[in-house]
Amino acid sequence: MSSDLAGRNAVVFGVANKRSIAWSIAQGLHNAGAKLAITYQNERLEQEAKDLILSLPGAEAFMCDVSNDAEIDRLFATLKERYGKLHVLVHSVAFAPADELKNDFVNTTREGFRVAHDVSVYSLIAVARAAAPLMEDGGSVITMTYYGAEKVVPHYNVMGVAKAALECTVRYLAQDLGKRKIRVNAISAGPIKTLAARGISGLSDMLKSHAERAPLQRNVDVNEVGATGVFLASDASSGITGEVIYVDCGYNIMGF
Ligand code: NAD
Ligand code: 0WE
Repeated sequence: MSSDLAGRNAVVFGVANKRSIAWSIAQGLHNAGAKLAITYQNERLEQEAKDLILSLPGAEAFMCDVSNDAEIDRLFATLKERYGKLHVLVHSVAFAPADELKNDFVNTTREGFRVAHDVSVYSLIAVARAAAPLMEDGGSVITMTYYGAEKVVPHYNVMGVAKAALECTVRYLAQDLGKRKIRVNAISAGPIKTLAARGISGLSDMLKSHAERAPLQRNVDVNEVGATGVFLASDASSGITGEVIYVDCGYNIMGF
């Protein structure tokens, strides 16, 4: 079958817990037959992430802070040793200092802007560059974005600016890596209650209004994002690169 990922090796960044979008995509890739390397950010998340990752038969867990070049280099050296070739890379990582999502946008700090762009945007370039030499047969790079890149979502603030840069980065990487048969795409997911979304004040109201306005009249399920990840990883999407694919129950098409 075209969505069969048997014989393919995938690395997934961004599993914090069982609610993580990265975890849903990882499970989808695993069920489609891919061999998985899954990374988590740091010691703080190690216990929970490792328990989860090692529950997937054949999956291996590695620590990698994507704001650290040495950790990225070390990870990919290990992946080369362990897997040889790589076919799929999933980047499901974002961070801005908490205050930046609370304060007025005009008060965005230089350091908050830097950190948000370093962790949420530059890291995609860094991991794509490190993965490319291992993608000898071509490959698929997938990242996660959000509607706040295009339209103002109150309090999303500098993350919206970072997601706009991320979506543009997807296009530039797609052009650059196309000659090596590496595709690069983003999934724009509707709001989902994950660790990164919890603690956002007004999230419940947002989910409610999203469900009311979306053509499908409901919120997106994280496994629908996982399934789209599997599609973008597989040969079923072989003609698609540089795109942003919406998995938002149609919310983004509405004008009123
Ligand atoms: P999550 O908290 O489960 O995942 C975010 C991940 O980023 C965590 O695993 C965290 O450890 C990791 N991370 C942060 N800084 C890092 C660093 N320096 N190095 C390595 N990893 C780091 O939340 P999520 O909602 O699954 O978020 C995953 C992606 O999906 C993000 O890019 C987010 O912007 C995007 N997204 C989320 C939603 C939503 O509503 N939840 C909607 C659209 C897009
Ligand atoms: O991309 C995101 C969240 C990204 C995020 C979340 C946090 C919370 C904890 C980045 N950095 C941090 N830093 C922290 O300290 N989403 C798409 C989810 C999200 O976040 C929002 C949203 C939605 C939706 C923030 C404000 C408004 C809506």
